[in-house]
Amino acid sequence: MKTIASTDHQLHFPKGELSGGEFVRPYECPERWDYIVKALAEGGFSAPLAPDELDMSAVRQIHSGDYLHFLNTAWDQWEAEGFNGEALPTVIPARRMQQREPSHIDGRLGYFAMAIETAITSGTYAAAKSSAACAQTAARLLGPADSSAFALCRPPGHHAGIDLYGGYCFLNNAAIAAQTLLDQGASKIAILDVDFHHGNGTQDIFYERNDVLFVSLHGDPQHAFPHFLGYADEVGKGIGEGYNINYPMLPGTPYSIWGDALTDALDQVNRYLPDAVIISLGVDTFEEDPISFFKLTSEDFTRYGQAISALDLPTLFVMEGGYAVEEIGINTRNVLSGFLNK
Ligand code: 7XA
Ligand code: ZN
Repeated sequence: MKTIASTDHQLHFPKGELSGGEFVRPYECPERWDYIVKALAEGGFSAPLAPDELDMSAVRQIHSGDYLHFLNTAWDQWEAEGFNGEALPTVIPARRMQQREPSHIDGRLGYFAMAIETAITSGTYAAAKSSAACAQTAARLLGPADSSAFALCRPPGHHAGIDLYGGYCFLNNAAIAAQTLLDQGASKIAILDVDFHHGNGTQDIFYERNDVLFVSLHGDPQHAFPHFLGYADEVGKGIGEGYNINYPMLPGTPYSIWGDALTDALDQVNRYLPDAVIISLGVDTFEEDPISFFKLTSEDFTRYGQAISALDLPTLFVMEGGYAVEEIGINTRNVLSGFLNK
């Protein structure tokens, strides 16, 4: 299995994240990428390949033009305002307020934010584009020679909606990969999101579409970020009805329960008969993850990689979260090794 990864991820390295009322070093940090590359090399995987240049046509079908313009201009406008820190939103268009993009950068940040922990810095948009390029290049690899691929994306993507950023995400890498496959001639793509957090952005993007099935296993939004999406009764809308399936699970969930949800989720993917499956791969389901509450062990990652391989479909793994940094490499590698039965 080939890995596509870009060293341009390093362009996004904010110093702070608002967490528990304090500014802490971001959990989503550059070393995550290094640990994964190292573990893959130690496991005999081939060295990562650099992505091709990002083809924006797929990106423009996933994200709105005003949102892409915001990402492209936010940092320069923040700097021009004379602010010294990293760009963070402080005001959000809440209930009964105007849903209208203002011109001041404080207002623009809040208008496009779905959460306020995530800073934008000088290199954020370039890093986000390199991350999306990894997903797109890996998607284009899928074919007779490569039945699977791994996009080592950083920053992650599944919280980024049509016109929303937050939860460490700016461009929705898995969605861009799905659109790329559709544009290449696929008629149906399934996205299976096994990150601990609900992929609210991916759900948002495909909620009214039936050419992408979105299935997500995640912490119950009553108890877990992103809190405002991810319930089991969110089933899609219009022609998308029936093509969005959520499996929220409670604090302390072990593999015995999580694995049953996965079995059901894999049945749903099978029934859809997709041309390919994209796995939004977060390993923050790990028992020692500092910001999550499932109880999967390192061995469980191997087991579920094996279970996914039984789909027998072209499979693209797209990296999302995982913050137990020293184990992130092993856990990611275990999924891929389990999938390859190696
Ligand atoms: O999958 N998403 C993540 O791993 C990011 C979650 C961000 C949580 C922030 C909670 N304050
Ligand atoms: Zn996550």
